[in-house]
Parts: sequence; structure tokens; C-alpha cells
Amino acid sequence: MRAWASPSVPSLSAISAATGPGLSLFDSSTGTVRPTDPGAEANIYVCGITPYDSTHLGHAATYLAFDLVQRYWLDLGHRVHYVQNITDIDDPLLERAERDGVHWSHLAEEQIELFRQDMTALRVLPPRDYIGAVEAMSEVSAAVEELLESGAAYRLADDEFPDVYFDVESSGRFGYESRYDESTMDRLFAERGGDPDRSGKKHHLDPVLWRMARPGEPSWPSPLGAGRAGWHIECAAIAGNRLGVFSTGRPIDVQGGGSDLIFPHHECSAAHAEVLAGADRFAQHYTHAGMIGLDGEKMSKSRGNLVFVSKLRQDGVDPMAVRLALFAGHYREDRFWDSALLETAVVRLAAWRTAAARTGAPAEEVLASLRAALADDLDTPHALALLDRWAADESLDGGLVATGVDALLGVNLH
Ligand code: 5CA
Ligand code: ZN
Repeated sequence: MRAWASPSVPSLSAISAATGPGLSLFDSSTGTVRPTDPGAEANIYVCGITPYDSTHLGHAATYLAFDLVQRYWLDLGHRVHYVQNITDIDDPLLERAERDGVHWSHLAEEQIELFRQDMTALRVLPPRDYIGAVEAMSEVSAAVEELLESGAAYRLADDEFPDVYFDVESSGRFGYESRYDESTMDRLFAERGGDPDRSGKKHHLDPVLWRMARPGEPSWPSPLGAGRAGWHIECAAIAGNRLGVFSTGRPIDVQGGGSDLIFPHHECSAAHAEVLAGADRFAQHYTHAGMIGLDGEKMSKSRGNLVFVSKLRQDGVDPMAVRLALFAGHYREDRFWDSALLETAVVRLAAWRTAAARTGAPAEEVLASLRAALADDLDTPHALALLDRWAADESLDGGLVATGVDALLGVNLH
């Protein structure tokens, strides 16, 4: 799938000798902020959209958080291999297409294009590989075949639809990623697309890997029989095949997404990939962004309380103000969007733009503190506060800091 055009990222090393400290991020599997330790090429997989109701501010907040990761690693001199999927076939997409009387593939196409435009406007760096589930169908089915051969997967052989399931006990450590207790796992599995009551499964938390064709549903040919990919194996295969997990057994540096994906999605993707790679871990860090809500409730498709990036753009809102409004809270905090947040961001952006044009005393230390704030688990509230102090201090020069804000926060001050 085509991604979107990359914004330019200025190189700070060309104008400043210093570099920042290594990047530390929160890891859900240990519950701690730990240093990331990427090689020359850092790699990251962030779960992409299911293309309907895009792009709401919850999506935007999540992709902006991981944009900061990529930008920080680039500033440290790493190359970054960023992979993102698009769940362009799944039950929720089919349900929405049916409700709206449109073909699922047209809905997906239109929403993916809108997402590209929103990401471009927000100056989010694109993934190197942007891969749809539909285009990955044969690699997913090959991964499922391997899981069957290894004994980690099984078929509901006596069922009308002999779907293939993953045996959650096969990885030997199911549950380590989320660290949720059994009752939380049971509740979230049922709430988030799982089928705990399907008869014939070995364990009620076993997730589907390959769903055999049903009348009236799209399906793809495969040695497993015509069908389509389960959700978790989609991400495991797309990431594992591109980021070296399957070829080297080495975990990726960061697996990212919103906190609604901690379980079952990332737990199951990790377990699938670990069995396929013969590895202990799928990712070094499982990093999750908090949920953005509106008027006291989580912003979600099912509640319909969505604020769209495209609507704000149509209303003439500067996308750089949207970035700043979302960075005003820490990425891990669940938080609410409101218009006051945007008003504050507009004022802040104007003040920073004035400061950017200023000549004055060297401000190397401001850049150093900005890097330190971001290196500390992407502490954007701290970063914004110290940049407000820079903007308010009329003796300080603008140029270097403005370049840092562009490179590291992705906010263009010109
Ligand atoms: N296609 C799957 C991932 S493989 C999916 O969850 N799609 S999504 O369109 O529902 O969400 C896209 C990304 O935005 C995911 O990382 C999800 O965790 C995140 N997200 C969804 N809603 C919110 C929200 N209200 N606040 C913050 N992030 C959100
Ligand atoms: Zn995913």
C-alpha cells in the first residue's frame, strides 16, 4: 500500500554538536520505563487503522506519540524501519460497510486516503512499509500453516466452518505482555472481538487464525482453504516478516498502539510471533498510548463521539496546533479533548512562532532540555513548559530551538 509523503526533517547534527540521551519508554510487559536499545537500524511496528471513522483525534494522538519515537531515534543517528498495517478486512469493517450500504473495499479505500491526508497535514513521518491485510493474505496464511505444522494451532474439524485457532498455551508465557489477571483477560477478550463461547476450542481465550469462507463474506484462496486472516496473526505476520523477527529471532524494538490493544491484540500477536520465530519475546518494548475521550467518555467508533482531524482542518485549524494540543498531555494518560485545549495550543503556537524569528543569546541548553524531556518516556508536558519559558525569554535566540521543535516535535514554526 502506498503510504504518504514524508515531511522534511531537519538535521540537528548539522547545526549542533551535542546529542541527546538514549530514549527510555514505558513497557507494558514490565510496567516500567526502560531504555530502548536499538541497533544502527531501529525498528518499530505500530498497529494501523481499521479504515472507517478515520482519522479521529484518538488515532491522531496514538500516531503522534510514536512519531516522536521515530523522530527521537533519527536525532540520535539511527535509521528507523517503521512498519504499519491497515486492517482493511475484518468484521467491524464489514459491519460498517453493511450498515452504510457501501462496498467494504470502497469504504476502506476512501478512509485510507483520508488518513493519508490527515497524517500528511499533521506532519507524521510515514512508515517505510505500509501493508494492508488484504495484500498480506498469502503471507498470513503461510504463517498459519506453519503454526499448524508446529502444533501451536488446530482446526475446529467437526464444525460447519473448520476455522483454525491458536492454542494460547503453546507459547508457554501467554499473559506476560499485558500482565492482566484471568478475569480481566476474560472480560477484554469477549469485549474486543474474541469468541470465548465457540464450541470445540481447547481454551476459551484461543483466538482465530484463519476464518474459513462464509457465504456472502469476502475470502481469499489458500492451501488452508478459502478464508481470511484473523486479526492478531495479521499484525504478527506483517511485522515478523519485515522486521527480522522470523529470519533472526531477534525481537523488534517497539510494538506500539493504543492501550485498547494491550489485550488481547498485542498479547496474541506476540504469542503468535514468538512461536513462529522460536523467540522469547516479540518486542523489547510494548508501548501503549492512553485513550482520548470526549465529554467524559472514550472516543470510539461504537459511541460515535468522534472529533475528526479532517473536520478541524476544514474549519481552518492549523494542524500544528492539533499536534501541540495533543502533546499538552502525556501520551500514556487517558485524557479528554476539548476546545480549550485547542485554544491554548493556538496561543502557544503563535508565541513560539514569534520566538522562532528572534535573534539573541545562544539557546543550546533549551535544545538539551527538550531532548532530555523527550528521552524520558516522551514527556511532552515538560517539553512544552520549557519551550514556553524559552518563548517568554526575549533575550534568547530562536533559530536552533525552532529547528529542534521541527525535528523532534514535528511542529513547523515557520
Ligand atoms: N486496526 C486495528 C489495529 S491492528 C485498530 O485498532 N484499528 S483502529 O482504527 O481501531 O485504531 C487505530 C489505532 O488508534 C490503534 O493503535 C488504536 O489503539 C488507536 N486508538 C483507537 N481509539 C483510540 C482513542 N480513543 N484514543 C487513542 N488511541 C486510539
Ligand atoms: Zn495490530
